[in-house]
Amino acid sequence: MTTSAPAEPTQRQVRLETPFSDQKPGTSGLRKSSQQFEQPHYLESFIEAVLRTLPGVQGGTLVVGGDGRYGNRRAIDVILRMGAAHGLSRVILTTGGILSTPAASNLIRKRQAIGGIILSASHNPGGPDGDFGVKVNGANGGPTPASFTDAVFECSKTLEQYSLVDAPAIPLDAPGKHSIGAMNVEVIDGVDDFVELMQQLFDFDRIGALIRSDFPLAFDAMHAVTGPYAQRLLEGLLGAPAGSVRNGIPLEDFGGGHPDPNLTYAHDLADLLLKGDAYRFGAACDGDGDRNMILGQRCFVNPSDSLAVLTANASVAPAYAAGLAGVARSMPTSSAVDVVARELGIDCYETPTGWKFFGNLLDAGRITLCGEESFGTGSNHVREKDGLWAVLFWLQILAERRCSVAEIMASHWGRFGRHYYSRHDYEAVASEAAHGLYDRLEDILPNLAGQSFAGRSISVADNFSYTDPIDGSVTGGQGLRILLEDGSRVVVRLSGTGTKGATIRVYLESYVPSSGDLQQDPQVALAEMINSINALAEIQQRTGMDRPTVIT
Ligand code: VG1
Ligand code: CO
Repeated sequence: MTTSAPAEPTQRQVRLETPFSDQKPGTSGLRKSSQQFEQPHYLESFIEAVLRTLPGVQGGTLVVGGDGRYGNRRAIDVILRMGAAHGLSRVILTTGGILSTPAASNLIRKRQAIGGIILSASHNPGGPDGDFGVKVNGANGGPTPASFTDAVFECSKTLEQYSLVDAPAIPLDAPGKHSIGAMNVEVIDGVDDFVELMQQLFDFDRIGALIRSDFPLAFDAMHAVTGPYAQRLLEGLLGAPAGSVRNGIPLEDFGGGHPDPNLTYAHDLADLLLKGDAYRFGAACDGDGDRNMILGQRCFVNPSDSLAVLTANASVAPAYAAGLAGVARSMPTSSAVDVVARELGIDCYETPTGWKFFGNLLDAGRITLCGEESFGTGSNHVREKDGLWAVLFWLQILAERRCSVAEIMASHWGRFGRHYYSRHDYEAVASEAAHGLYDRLEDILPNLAGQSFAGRSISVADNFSYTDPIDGSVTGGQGLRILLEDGSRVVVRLSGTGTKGATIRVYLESYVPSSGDLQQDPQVALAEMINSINALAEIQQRTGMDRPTVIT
């Protein structure tokens, strides 16, 4: 432990000549290019708006860390100096400033903080030419609701000045206690508490026994935040051979890659599992460690199916052995989990895209597990989706069932039927073209009911609106839905996390009962619907793209 002498720092007010007008957070935090964040006063303006809006700053504790991307260290320094000026009593930092999103959520809860600031643009690339981002979580450990982010945005638009103190940077290379004036700064190991939490949820002896038997696995940290966590958990505690964790050192630019665990951006890992036979299990997490991709030998697990499998097998994990209160999924996520919930006799909620909508349900004890089609799964152990938690949960199921991932999927579909599912992303579309497409589709929705689509009839076409069952708040405009008479559906949304142009997401789902053909390629099973939505929404014409950028 080291101690630095508390000198009374000088406080300064910095005037902003023109406030920024573009600091509106999206699906998950404020995300912009690193270059935008490097404009003078840009980061400071947003942090000032956050510190003015977050309840309890005066005398409160704040958790701060990030995924290690370019800009992380500078932002930590700025937040410390501004936090001291705003009267925080304590800031909890982690060594190297490295802190995954789920680990941050855990620390906020454990240390009774007023919230946390997570420096990450998640799955977006990093580096001087990549993206940077700031996520703000509240006292429950989860993403702040729209009412908070709207208030921050309003504040930023009229901001005239911000305050900070002058103080030298706090060393982050080792745990220690420091102070900036009256504010305490604690640097702790960012991995310890998270590992301890995982040990409470899962049976490490059983998982370790599986891994130490003939069970080669490959985990890809994508040069992002999960490397140190995965090394400790998989190679350290569970006995996976050295080298099982790939790309395990966090790099400022993620090695030039796109830290998004899907078949396109994690193709090296996907090739290892889907084309070769050296590994029985593969997994990857995203930039900030909240997403997960699960692979078996020659088997890709669709994230919507993953949530359904975890729900159906929850009792194998000590933490969930007593049963689940309920489950939830985001609207575009497939209904695979709904079918399992019905069988278990528990409630299943449908929320808009973004983890913040699960917070109230988790806090109220209505749900235990929840997930999104975008490689996000989690539980009531924290208030974020949690990539490594999902990996451990799958390993727990495999340790119990002692079969392959492909066999788990086949038996799941054999019991519940299969929801063929795919998401087509058209990235970096010219903003005008994307909005034109979306607006036109929204305009024609009211006339679609009763019309034919992919050889079926459209039963409902609307823009999804959500009424929160706990606080009654209503959130509209959450995605265009075309529901077909046989339960199949297509959803079209515009992404709220991209930074270049606009990204159009098309979600497709069609159910086949357990008596039907369960072994088709989803792109083939969904082909008619794909063609129909492409034609109806004029996707190729309006985007000029003949195929999606990413197909999941
Ligand atoms: C995407 C996903 C959404 C997820 C969000 C944040 O949002 O679709 O499901 O919650 O990213 O994930 P959008 O608006 O681009 O579709 V992360 O890993 O950035 O915290
Ligand atoms: Co993420």
